[in-house]
Amino acid sequence: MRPLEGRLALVTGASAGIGEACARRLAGEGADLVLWARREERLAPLAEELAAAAAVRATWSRVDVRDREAVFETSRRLVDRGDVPDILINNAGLASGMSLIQEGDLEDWDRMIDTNVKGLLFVTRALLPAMIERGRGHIVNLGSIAGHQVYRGGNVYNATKFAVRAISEGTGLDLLGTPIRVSSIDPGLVETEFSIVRFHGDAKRARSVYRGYTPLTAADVADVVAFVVTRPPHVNVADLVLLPTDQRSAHSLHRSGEP
Ligand code: 8X3
Repeated sequence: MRPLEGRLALVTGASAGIGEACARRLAGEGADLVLWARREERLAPLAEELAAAAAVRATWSRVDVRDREAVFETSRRLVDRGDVPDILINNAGLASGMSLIQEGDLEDWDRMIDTNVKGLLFVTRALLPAMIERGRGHIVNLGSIAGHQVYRGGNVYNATKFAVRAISEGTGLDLLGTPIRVSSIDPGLVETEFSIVRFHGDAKRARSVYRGYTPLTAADVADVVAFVVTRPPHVNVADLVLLPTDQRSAHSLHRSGEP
């Protein structure tokens, strides 16, 4: 029997990158899936593919986590039909721009704060009461090395990931005495669409972020998420920093050809 057989995992930002990799990996471990993202043209085929390939139940909804009404309404429908997630992967998040703060674009700031902080809070607030009532659940928040160390130009993105770390810690404290686990997985450099989004579609600049070393892949992160959610119920990985071997901190990266 696969370790997550009969468990239901909800993944936000499931249409690409780390979210998609988590969906694939958790389905492989036997979890039924609820996939949320904005890009339904990617979600529908992914759900169909995973349901067939992994013999799991996979449903999806077009949910932008910034949309408070959509998050609460879609969550209510899930809970009403008895689909209370056993595992909530709060993955939806992005970096938008890398300007110095004195030149920052307010639209970029809104996008990051609304998605990375408020979106994560909305989803957590919408689903957590049902998890507590049911007496089982595990929340995995995708943080970042950027929530541990600030780097130049990271400013607001760093602030959102510091916030995620505080929210993970605060949620864990508030849930003491319940069986609900809260984990934060904090990767460093992972090659996904992340940098293309950060640099507003500048693929050349995005590629240069990953030059000269081997970055993490989304599957590497999903591998760790799978490890975290398959521990026995009395074991909780509270906070886990995951870096490529050539990266030691937000400020220390070894690229080949560089001293
Ligand atoms: C993504 C990692 O180092 O680009 O959260 O901030 S980093």
